[in-house]
Amino acid sequence: MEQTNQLLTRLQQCDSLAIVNHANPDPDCIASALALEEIASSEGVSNTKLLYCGEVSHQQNRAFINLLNIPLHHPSAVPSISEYSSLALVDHSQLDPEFPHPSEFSIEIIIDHHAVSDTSDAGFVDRRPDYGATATIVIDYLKELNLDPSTTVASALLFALHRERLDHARSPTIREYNAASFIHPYVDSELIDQLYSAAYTPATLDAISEAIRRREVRGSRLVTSVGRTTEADALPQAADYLLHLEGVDTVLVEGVVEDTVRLSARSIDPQLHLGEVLADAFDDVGSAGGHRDMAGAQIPLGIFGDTLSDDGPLYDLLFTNIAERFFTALHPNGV
Ligand SMILES: [Mn+2]
Repeated sequence: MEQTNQLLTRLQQCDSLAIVNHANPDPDCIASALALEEIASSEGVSNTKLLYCGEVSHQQNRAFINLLNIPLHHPSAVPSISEYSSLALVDHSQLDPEFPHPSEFSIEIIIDHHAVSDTSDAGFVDRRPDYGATATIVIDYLKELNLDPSTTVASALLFALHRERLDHARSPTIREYNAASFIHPYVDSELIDQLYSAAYTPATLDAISEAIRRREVRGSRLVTSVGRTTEADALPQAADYLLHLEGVDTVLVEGVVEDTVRLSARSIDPQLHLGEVLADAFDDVGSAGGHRDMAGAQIPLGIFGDTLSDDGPLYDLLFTNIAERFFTALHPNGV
């Protein structure tokens, strides 16, 4: 309750609030942003805006935004952006480097469930790494405030809990089940059905089929590549899918999106910490990190970015190198 009260105090001091999503906003991020907007307006903050800097490439996330009619804006496309002196970050703790003129804004609120090493400064910071989703944290606020969420916010939050943790039982905590049962009476279940039926884009399906075709299995570990793709979100979807292969407990999917190598990894091996494995393997050439069971990395290709074709010898070399680094990080002593 103390955190909720502190949030209210902070909101009462804001004239206007821009609620910032991360660069590839997923349902957990967007639903939490929507809920925060609803809480803010119940506290009299009527001037709010939802912002994000990246792109939404997952077809289910695009459907989520369209079906729920969520107004997400790029900050550079908001002419009156300077009106929003206060920012809230949800489901992340660092302002995206792409965010224009960051020094003109003050970060007032951070609500996140990711463990981060650097303690970012903000008026109100509620970071709960022992929670499975940011949606779970904001549902706690709704509960403690006795606030009935709108059908849109409730449906968004339930979908977020499912996609983040409950579907495929991705290490949910008891809190996600409690949060889901609290929010359930407010939900439009037909809307949830529609969200789940969002079809794959042809490019996503092609990428997944490449990942299936190119798979290489060593013991219980699988590495594969989707080649060059426009759909960055095809990688985690391919990884999720391939984790269902019999005998496989860990998957690494590689792909090239524009001039960057992207990696997405999944594991059900409780002995592994994939975020640490990827950091060991790729931190010297790019950025890597994540959770025990899901992690990712990005490696800039520099001058090779434009020319690298996904069926040439250079690409094969790149992929072999990535696979070897991954296996070495998994078994540093060669065991
Ligand atoms: Mn999240």
